[in-house]
Amino acid sequence: MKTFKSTKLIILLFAIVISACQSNTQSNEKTVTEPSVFFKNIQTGDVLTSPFLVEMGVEGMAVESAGMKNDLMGHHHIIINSDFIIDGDVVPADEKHIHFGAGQTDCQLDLVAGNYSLTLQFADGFHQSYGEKMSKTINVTVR
Ligand SMILES: [Cu+2]
Repeated sequence: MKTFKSTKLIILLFAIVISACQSNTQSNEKTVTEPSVFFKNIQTGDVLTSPFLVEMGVEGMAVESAGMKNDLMGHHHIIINSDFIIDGDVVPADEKHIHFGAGQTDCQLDLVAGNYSLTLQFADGFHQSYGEKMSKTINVTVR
């Protein structure tokens, strides 16, 4: 009876140690993962026919409508043939900078034939950029 009890205790201790290790590993992985944005369905080198679908992805932050400034939240922008926006600067609103302030995660782009750089830029509810780290640039051809 005594042996049975101690065996049970050892198994229990093992289980605690294993679960402690697992939760440690998981929380470490979470802190290491840097937030990022990415194009889900197109990549550099793609040859596209207008109009074409662009799917916008984000990791480590969440999409919300513009209007309020919340940590780790914001909305997508597509910048055509221009650079990412420096951290903290407001993303301009013009024909080169498209805002998705309603929280959209995809769009149809209708571009005349040519070579383009497309930059995905994440910014907060006041359209203030999260900087280069939250941008992704690809080069595509439209024909
Ligand atoms: Cu915006």
